[in-house]
Amino acid sequence: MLDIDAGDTRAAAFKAINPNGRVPALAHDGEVLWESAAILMHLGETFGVDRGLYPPPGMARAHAMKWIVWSAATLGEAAGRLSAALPAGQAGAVQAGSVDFIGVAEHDAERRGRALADLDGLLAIMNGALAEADYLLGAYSLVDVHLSGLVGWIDAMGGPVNRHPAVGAWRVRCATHG
Ligand SMILES: N[C@@H](CCC(=O)N[C@@H](CS)C(=O)NCC(=O)O)C(=O)O
Repeated sequence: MLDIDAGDTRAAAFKAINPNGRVPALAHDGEVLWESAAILMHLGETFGVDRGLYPPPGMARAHAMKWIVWSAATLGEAAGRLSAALPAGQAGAVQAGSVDFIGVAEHDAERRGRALADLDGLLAIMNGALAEADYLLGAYSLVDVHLSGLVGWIDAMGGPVNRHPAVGAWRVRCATHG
């Protein structure tokens, strides 16, 4: 656990682990990995297949990678814009000590509105998929763990999660999955 505001992620000791100065990073088998999507795919294929939490190679695996990459490159990108456009100190906002802090003024409603509209469109895509299946790959998987964490952050920022009922019902299923 590192304290971003205290500068832990920018310390030389951590940058030797992840030169991007960002969490998470994973040490496994003497190697270091960074980027949460890559970490998830590695953990999934190494430990998840036998446990029924990650699909074996094939089309189901391809759909897992689709959602994971989408979460990092598309949904996560829009969430990051909303976070940067929130007043410092508001739930989910970029912390003042973060490399991503750009000090956007509290009145920057246009930037915030654009991010919210983009998130609404992206959550509609998830809502469509989840209206047809209980979980993103059909059965519960690490993909749901990953995406539900991201959607939780979007919700905490006041993102338009509640406008998408199938996403809301899926979040409850994920939270209560035993
Ligand atoms: N694309 C990266 C993003 C990681 C990221 O931005 N992590 C944030 C915390 S959620 C961080 O470490 N920020 C460091 C900072 O703000 O200085 C991933 O998914 O692993």
